[in-house]
Amino acid sequence: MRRIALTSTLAALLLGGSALAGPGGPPPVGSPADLRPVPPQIRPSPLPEGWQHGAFMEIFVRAYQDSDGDGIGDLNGLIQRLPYLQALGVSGLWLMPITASSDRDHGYATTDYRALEPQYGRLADFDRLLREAHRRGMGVIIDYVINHASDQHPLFQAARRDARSPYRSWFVWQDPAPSGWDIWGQNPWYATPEGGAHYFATFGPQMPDFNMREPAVLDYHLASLRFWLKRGLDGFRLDAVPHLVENNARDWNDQPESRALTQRLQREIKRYPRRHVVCEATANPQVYGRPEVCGSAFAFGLEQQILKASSGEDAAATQALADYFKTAPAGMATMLANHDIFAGRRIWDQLAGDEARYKLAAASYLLLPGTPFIYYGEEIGMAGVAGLPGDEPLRAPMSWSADGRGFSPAGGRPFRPLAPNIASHNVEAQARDPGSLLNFYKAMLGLRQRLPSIARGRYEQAQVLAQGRLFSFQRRWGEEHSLVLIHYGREPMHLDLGQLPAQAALRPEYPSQALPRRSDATGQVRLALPPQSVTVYRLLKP
Ligand SMILES: [Ca+2]
Ligand SMILES: [Ca+2]
Repeated sequence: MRRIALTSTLAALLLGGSALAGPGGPPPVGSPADLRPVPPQIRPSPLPEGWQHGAFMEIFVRAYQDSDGDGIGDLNGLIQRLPYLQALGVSGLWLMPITASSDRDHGYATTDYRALEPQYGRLADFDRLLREAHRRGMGVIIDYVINHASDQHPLFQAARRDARSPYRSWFVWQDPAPSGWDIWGQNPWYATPEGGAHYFATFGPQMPDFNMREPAVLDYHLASLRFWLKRGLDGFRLDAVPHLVENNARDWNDQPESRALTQRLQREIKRYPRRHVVCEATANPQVYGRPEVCGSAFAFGLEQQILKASSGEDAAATQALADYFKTAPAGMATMLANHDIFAGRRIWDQLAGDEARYKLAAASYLLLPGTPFIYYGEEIGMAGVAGLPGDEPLRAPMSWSADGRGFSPAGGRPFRPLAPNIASHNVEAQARDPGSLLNFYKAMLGLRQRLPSIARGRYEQAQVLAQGRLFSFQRRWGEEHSLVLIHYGREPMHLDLGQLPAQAALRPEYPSQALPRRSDATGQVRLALPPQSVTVYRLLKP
């Protein structure tokens, strides 16, 4: 596509000029944004080796915990909840964007890549969050939105107002607007109040795409990634990476240039020890999950197979679930749902409050390979808020107690209505109930923490039996060997399970009342499984 000629020389000069200000001080006078270079300062990570194989919690800071009574969640509130997250058994936190944004909600319309959203706190709070999380053995990654900025970002404002601005080439323009483009039913070319050239915006007019072919843009983002890594951040969730580069009206999604750039970003982040990268790549997630492209990517599509399998009435879905990790990279990030409505409603709503199925679905991804990402509130069965537009039903304040005071103890009015089932499904109530969803999640995460085979072991001997009602697999890490049986059916089941080591002792790991068993000389064992149950054994050699 035709673009306004690049002015990278000028941009480079400006970057060079601003470098004279040196790191550490305020942004140089006259620059619309902090564009200073950030030299790499590589220090060791305080986290244990392999921390990123534990489960993550996806947290919407705005909705998690308010510390100062303004009804908006913030970093100091999150720090207060770290003991809860540690006790639950997660070892990583993914914070949805915490950088300054103009949307006053989700945070994906970035106005400053090197500053916090003022409602969330100050950099000193962020540094304390990292220290406190690290002290508890938990890593923290944040969303980084590289494809687009906010239309309120000062660089876009400068570029929009003046076609000769040195930042014009940082965005994508065309005059006249080209025809034939259709991204999810929208024409992605938008006029400006100034008239003239149209700008390109994959996700709507408020979020103009960067021109990722402009070297200064990539340099700026690499430096901004280093800005956070230098503070001790443990990695990033890279937003919308298949959309980094577009070639034409037909070739705009998942272009080779976007894969190459993703690789470049991962390489930069992983210069820092023990950092984690996970990509949002709805197009071809398994390609982005490869070690050389992103290293990890959300396993979009798998969540639907899990939910269908949990009914016990969809053999094809159970088979698809069993087959997934036979070919997918082990680093895939698994989930049941997230903050985007395209990935489905709150699980509580999708399963109409069927807690038995809910637990089976949870076990199905928490015990499989991959890195599970729990969406905040999922572990207590938080429902969506009916009647709100777009993704808002998914992003209610966390249900800490039976009313809003758990979220905003100083009596602040929460920024959004509370979950409709907060009276029954909140952390306080569920912590007291041994049969609750919360305690089930805790037990599954405990298995991941206790058994390295579950957290990061090989995936073997997957079997789908009884018309998809039974899903069994083994996991192996060194000498440690485990067997998982997920029975989705609603009747008790007796079965002879094969493909086990001969004469092995089956020692129950979950539930505690499961009976020990021993396989016979042919590697078979007779098992009696309760309906809708999860059973995990350690396999011990004779
Ligand atoms: Ca607050
Ligand atoms: Ca783009």
